[in-house]
Amino acid sequence: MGIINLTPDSFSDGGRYFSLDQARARARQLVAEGADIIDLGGESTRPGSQEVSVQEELDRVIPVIEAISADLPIPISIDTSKPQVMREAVAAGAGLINDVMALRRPGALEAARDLSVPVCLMHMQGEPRSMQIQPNYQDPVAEVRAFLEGRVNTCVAAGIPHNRLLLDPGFGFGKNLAHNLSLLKNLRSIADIGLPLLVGISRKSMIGNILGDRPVEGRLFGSLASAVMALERGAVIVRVHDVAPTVDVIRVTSVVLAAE
Ligand code: 8Y7
Repeated sequence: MGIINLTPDSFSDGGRYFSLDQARARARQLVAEGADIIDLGGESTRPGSQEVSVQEELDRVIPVIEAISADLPIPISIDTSKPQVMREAVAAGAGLINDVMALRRPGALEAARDLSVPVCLMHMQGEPRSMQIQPNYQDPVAEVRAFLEGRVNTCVAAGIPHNRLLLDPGFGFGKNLAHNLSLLKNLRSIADIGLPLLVGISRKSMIGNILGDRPVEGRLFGSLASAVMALERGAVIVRVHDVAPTVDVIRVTSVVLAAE
């Protein structure tokens, strides 16, 4: 899953893909590099970020989805927590909902149920504005697992069947370095829930922290190492900024995992 951020404040590519032409070129590049899905977001969820209005988010994402979905050979994932953005994005051509709030916003469950596209449910403790201030767990792996199982049950009860759900432990979302490391090491426990597992670790601060406060531009190799470990533990989709190198990593890792 290759990332296109349509936000002026996203930390790792700083809104470089903001114009329609640039978004189109970036989408083509991600496809050429081997992406199977493009994740498109119009609201930054970085720690401390402020929310944007529904209209602002729609203005950012809908024209781009309309422009690129028609001739794109791969599905577009809409990264949003807002029900109205989910509805309009899918109407414009999006084929997957990526919700870091796991459909907890009022109206989101109903929107996802009506839209009949797959949904990624991600774990987050707290909310973006404050989630990194004091993340707190007794047992991060058990708590993330229990949260995701609870959301799956809520979704199924609301009429969203199992076969439309993906899960994500939400690296960096209300988690300190120890929490993130424990979740990656024990990721199999989340995969064992039995639904397809998506992970996003690319360029995140957990990589920067491990490498001695390495800035975002220097986090590629660390991100690739984390992708290998996630794949070994059952992840089936990795959400990344650097698609070409990640595709090599996936090919090599999956060939070895499939060997005798
Ligand atoms: C994730 C994500 C972000 C993630 C899923 C960033 C939108 C922060 N991270 N969605 N979104 N999983 N499913 O660093 O880990 O890219 S935004």
